Amino acid sequence: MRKKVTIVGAGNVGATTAHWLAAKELADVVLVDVVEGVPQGKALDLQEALPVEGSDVTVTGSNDYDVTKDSDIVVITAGLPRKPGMSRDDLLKVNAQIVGSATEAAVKQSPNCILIVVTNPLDAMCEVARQKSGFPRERILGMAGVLDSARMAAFIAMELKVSVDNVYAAVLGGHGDQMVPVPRYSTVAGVPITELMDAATIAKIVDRTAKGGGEIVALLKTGSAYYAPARAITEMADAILRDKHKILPCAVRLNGEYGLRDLFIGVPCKLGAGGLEAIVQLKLTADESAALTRSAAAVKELVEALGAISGA
Ligand code: TXD
Repeated sequence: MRKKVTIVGAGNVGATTAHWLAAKELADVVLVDVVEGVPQGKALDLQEALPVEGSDVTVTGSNDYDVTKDSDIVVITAGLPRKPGMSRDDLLKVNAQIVGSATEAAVKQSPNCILIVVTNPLDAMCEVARQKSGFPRERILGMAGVLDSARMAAFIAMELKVSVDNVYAAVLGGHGDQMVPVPRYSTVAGVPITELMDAATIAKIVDRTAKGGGEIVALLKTGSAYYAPARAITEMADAILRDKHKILPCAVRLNGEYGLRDLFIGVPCKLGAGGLEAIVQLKLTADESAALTRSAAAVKELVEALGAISGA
């Protein structure tokens, strides 16, 4: 039987993910959104593209969760963007409510699914999904690292004028300005970029990667990135749906790995049919380790703010 993926939130990221999944014929796709007509309209439009593409999956849109029953994966992209005058805590509160209710409704229909959380602030929203689902950490993954690494890989390929196929870029940490690109583990055809570029060029790439989301927002003005995020979600879904045992950077709840505990943070993860299969522990230098600890502290602060807000 074909696999099934539900995407909650039929906005830019959700709909573009549906597009990638359907075009690759990876799974039947269900789009859920609160706005009437939008998930149905986008799903039908996409379904009508598939005869041309030659893909036999079905794409369904809905405002409720009945049709999401027995999904293998549920991707949560539902949320509101930050509006003028809204504080970070206001956004945190609103999106925590949205992610919380979406998680509850989705896992009721698909108690064995794997959750891929996308809504920002990412690492904190993963914790909300964990609390609402009660799922073990193997089945709650946050998407950020694949995107951040893809951005870094794109910048490395552009700088060195090499194929993106030859580039591997390593990014750890939370999804924010404090993320931790690791040049020592970023390679071109197996050679660390530290042997291929001077320190100033690497520093520029690292900085552009950390600010990658903001660069797109500044250009688009009315929204944030969605092509690369959607392709990154598709990569995680592919590893799970096809049980690839593929190592991808994901936000997962650490249990002592990297000296961190009870916190979602981006680390290299082996993904397969059951979700998280193993965490890869990279040997970090003292500086890299300190950067990861700083990034974790920023995530912890958000999760604590969330506790204070929802407890209020
Ligand atoms: O790396 C990452 N993790 C990210 C995260 C990369 C890109 C985008 N990132 C975040 O994903 C972004 O900051 C947002 O929090 C989400 C979704 O981004 P997108 O660009 O898709 O936002 P849209 O286009 O505004 O879509 C959000 C949709 C929209 O259609 C709303 O109607 C819907 O979410 N929405 C809901 N759907 C279902 N249920 C509820 N309650 C709901 N509330 C809003």
